[in-house]
Amino acid sequence: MSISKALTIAGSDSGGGAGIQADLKTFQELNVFGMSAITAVTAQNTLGVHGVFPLTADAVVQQIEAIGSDLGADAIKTGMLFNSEIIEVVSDQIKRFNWSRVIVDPVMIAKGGASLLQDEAVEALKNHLLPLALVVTPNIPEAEELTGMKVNNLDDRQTAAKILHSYGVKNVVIKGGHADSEEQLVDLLFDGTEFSYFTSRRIDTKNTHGTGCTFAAAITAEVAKGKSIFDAVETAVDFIQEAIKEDIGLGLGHGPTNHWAYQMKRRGQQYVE
Ligand code: PXL
Repeated sequence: MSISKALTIAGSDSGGGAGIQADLKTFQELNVFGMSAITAVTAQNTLGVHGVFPLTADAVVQQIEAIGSDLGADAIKTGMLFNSEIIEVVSDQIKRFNWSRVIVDPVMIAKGGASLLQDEAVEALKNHLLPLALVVTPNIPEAEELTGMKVNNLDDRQTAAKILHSYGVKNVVIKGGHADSEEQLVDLLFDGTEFSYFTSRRIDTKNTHGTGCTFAAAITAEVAKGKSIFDAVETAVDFIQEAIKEDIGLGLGHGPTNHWAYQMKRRGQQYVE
């Protein structure tokens, strides 16, 4: 039996909804063996981020080396990288192991406003990591930060996607979740030539903690299995739609999504336990 493997290089969310925890749950649900290199530990729950404890660049390098020199990975996802030093060593390791299926979720700010990426690190993301990326998955505020332009409508999203593509990343996915005024939710994919649009129903809920991580992790799992970028994004859109729809109502603030929902729907299972 040959199992596909994915490595997430990201921060830990003690609350279990975002970060490494969301990534590993998503990999597991999509039948991919998950591995992790932790960049920072957050003390966090559904009410917010209460502490951020970055690891040293050396600790990050050693985790990646341990995986690259033994288990290997069919796809890599990056999430919270926190500072430019970590971004630079992660980029070096990706080059060293010749990893080409790299999905970059350019995590910057947590839902409550806590910074998960220092300001000085945005340039490092653009200069070191994006040129190595197969896919980047910004939301609208992240696309604005990376391009320096305002993104108000779909035309702006196309322009921003072209700018991001010019940084060297092969496929750009700009997520429409933050465009609250739009009734339909439209995620855009640009492969350097063509634009594709994935529309889904906007769901009215406060329980969307970790949606960005989960979405990018689903793309990573599908790419690890050898799926095309278009098919991977299509699955990720479905995965996150089900995860948001089947609310599990945990915590007092912005609760996590339901990582079981996509497979349960596929299997026609009900929540009976
Ligand atoms: O969703 C972005 C994100 C990524 N990584 C970690 C997080 C968060 C949001 O809170 O905590 C560790």
